[in-house]
This record gives sequence, C-alpha cells and structure tokens, in this order.
Amino acid sequence: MKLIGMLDSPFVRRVAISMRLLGLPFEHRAVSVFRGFDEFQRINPVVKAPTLVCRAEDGGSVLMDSTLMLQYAEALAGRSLIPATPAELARELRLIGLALAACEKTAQIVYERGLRPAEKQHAPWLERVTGQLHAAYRALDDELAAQPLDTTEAGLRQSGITAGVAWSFTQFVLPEVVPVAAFPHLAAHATAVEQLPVFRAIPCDDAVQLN
Ligand SMILES: N[C@@H](CCC(=O)N[C@@H](CS)C(=O)NCC(=O)O)C(=O)O
Repeated sequence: MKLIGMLDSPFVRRVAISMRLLGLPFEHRAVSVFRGFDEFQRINPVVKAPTLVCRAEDGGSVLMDSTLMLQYAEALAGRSLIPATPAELARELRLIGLALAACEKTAQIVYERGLRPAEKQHAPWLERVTGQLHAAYRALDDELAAQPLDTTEAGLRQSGITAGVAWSFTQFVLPEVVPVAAFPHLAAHATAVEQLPVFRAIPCDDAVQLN
C-alpha cells in the first residue's frame, strides 16, 4: 500500500496518522502536486493529494479523497476510529466536517494568495473564504469547550486526529489569519495531540511548501 502526497497537506497527514494508529503498514511517497506534477500524474492522472494505491491483493486500485481512503483503511484494519452509536456518530461527523471545512478554506486562501497573480486576486472572495474559515474554527472551538476530545493515543478518534491536523496546518501556513488566543480549546487540543508519538512520527513537514 502506498500513500502519495506531502505531509504539509492535512488531508495526507490525517490518512498517514490514522493508518499508523490502525497498525497498517504503508509506504509514504512525498510527491508534491505542484513541484512533482509529472511524477504525480504518472501515479494518478487526476493529481490529487492524498492518493492511495491499495494493496495488490485488493487490485491495486488508486484512491482519491482522504475520507474514502480511511474507509478502506478501516476495513483493512477491522476496526474504526469513528464511534458507531447514532448520537456519538452525529457529533463525530460534525466535528470531522468542521475540521475538513477549515482545511479546505485554509487551502483556498493559500492557493488564492500563492497561485494567482497579485493584480488578479479578488478581495471579496478572500473575505468570504476567511469568514467561512473563522466560522468553522469558531464552531469547532465551541464544541471542544462544551466537551473536550480524548487526546490519549488509545482513545484518539478520527475527530481528534482531523481537528489536530487541521489546526496545525492553518497555524503553519496562515498563523496571522487565525489567532490562537481566539480559539483556546482547539489550540490546547492540537498541542496535546501533537505530542503523541503517532503525531510526532508524522510531522507537518515544515521543510516544504504547501503541496
Ligand atoms: N477532499 C479532499 C481534498 C484533497 C485536496 O484538496 N488536496 C490538495 C492538496 S492539500 C490537492 O490535491 N490540491 C491539488 C489540486 O486540487 O489540484 C481530501 O479529503 O482528500
């Protein structure tokens, strides 16, 4: 099994951390969707990070979208990082959705600033996306204030992984846009999980640019 993509992508990192936590062996190939476009295209013509090449015995299918590959990973592991009871599941999915929205909005801002020429940047669009990013983190911080997540390696769930990865990503690429002081519960959660061996083994790579 091969996971393709840079670890500065929160989507790649959540898959890598989850698979390690589930005890699944995999090879990680740090190929950038920008600087390594041609190499990435040879593995997956759609050039989406993460890309997961499934086990040969499962046909070697090439998967896209972190949530879908986590579904495959959990089937392989025979256990889930997501609770099954409807009430717990509903909260879990809300938290994951908020964290993924924050990742997506952070990436949109980075792409708008980094890929579009300065004279073509559209301020109303950046304002809209920044507002959505703040709304996602506001709701997530309120959720954690009401009920903190387990930050032990044994008790970690997908919501805890994705919230931690999302926050670290945003703080890595856009610290000035999302002030730590305004989201204290989320910041405390990320600080706690980033100290776990499974997070430390898969660092948000600060030696590279955003995919
Ligand atoms: N919903 C996707 C988002 C993946 C995503 O947007 N990845 C970015 C890298 S952070 C990417 O592939 N960007 C290049 C592109 O979309 O062309 C997931 O969960 O995997």
